[in-house]
Amino acid sequence: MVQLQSRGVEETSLQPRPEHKFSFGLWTVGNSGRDQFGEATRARLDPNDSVRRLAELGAFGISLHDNDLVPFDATPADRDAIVARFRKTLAETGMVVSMATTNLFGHPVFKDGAFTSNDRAVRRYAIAKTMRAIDLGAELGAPVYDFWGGREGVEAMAAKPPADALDRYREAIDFLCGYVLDRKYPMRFVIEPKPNEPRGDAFLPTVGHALAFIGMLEHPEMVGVNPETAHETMSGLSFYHAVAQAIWQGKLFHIDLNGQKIGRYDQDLRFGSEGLKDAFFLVKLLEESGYDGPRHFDAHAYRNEDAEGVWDFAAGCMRTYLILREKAKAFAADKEIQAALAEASVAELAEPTVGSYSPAAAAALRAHPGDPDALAIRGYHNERLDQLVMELLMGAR
Ligand SMILES: [Mn+2]
Repeated sequence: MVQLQSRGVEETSLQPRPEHKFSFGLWTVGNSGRDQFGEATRARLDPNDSVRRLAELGAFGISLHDNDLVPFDATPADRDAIVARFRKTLAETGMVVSMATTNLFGHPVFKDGAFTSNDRAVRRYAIAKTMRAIDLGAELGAPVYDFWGGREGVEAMAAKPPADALDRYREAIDFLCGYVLDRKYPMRFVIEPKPNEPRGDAFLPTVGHALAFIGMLEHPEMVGVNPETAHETMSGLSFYHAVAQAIWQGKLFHIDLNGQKIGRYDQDLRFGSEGLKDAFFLVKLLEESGYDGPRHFDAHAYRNEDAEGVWDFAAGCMRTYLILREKAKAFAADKEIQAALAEASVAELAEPTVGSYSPAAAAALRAHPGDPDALAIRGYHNERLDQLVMELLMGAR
């Protein structure tokens, strides 16, 4: 921190506060370290304790799957008691529920899919479970409801015609939009894409697929995307570009921040711990675009951490975000970087090219199309610009 402080960044600006809108899934800090090959390495946390600890660290909210709070087999009386106690904890800490979602992947009933299971009775059960979970989300004041299709996919290609699966996926989302409108819940939906894992191939694998799918829905205005760093990076795609396009289309209703190496399993690492340059441009984008939703972390502590290490993980996610936010301000204030942006003609990309079509504009363009050999001479000075960005991130300026 010596470097940052020497450049006028106060330690207080790196202290997470509720107005920063940091939130964590109950399942993130509550992750027990269980993986494909090994048992849990940490004890289960009481969701009420997680809320208190996150509030102390400066978060403003939490998110949850229905079964993160209410066990799958809870009786209605148990459910009501659990929810009442949880609402008391929220009231005491001032924490909000910023997003809710359904666990449609844990129980064996969903092994062939939920909304896209070949078994119609399973599909009906999945929609009924989601209606109950939407009621829970509404009761807790969640403004955003997430759909991650954990089991919506296939290994045996012959077993699931994709167009039929997409029809059923659309039918489920349309039905549930109808439910929310009927109940007058102030709630919007988000689709969280992921290319694979646990299924061999998942439906709606990327942000681009999800944005196109939303255009096919009955209530497209109610549905946006919830891009996750790890999921998009698993595909080898630029998360920054995915988020930028979602913002451009008015569809970024939520975001899942974490860290991920390209080509790996879904690592859900501490935000910014991998892909630092991508993380910087992402934070810069979120801060400068007017995005006012939660900065939500969907990640977990390393499996070899103990109970206390979980809070180092949570604090680290928020601190890295705030450091990158300060770096974005430094980028905007840096005269040399601003000069390099001008050398690269960055502002010129924001100027319209030809304007709207008219026969006169087309004739004028045809008369003076430009000289390609002359236009090819210039350099765009991107090497210098990117080096300056790297030096900013490395603390060398
Ligand atoms: Mn993930």
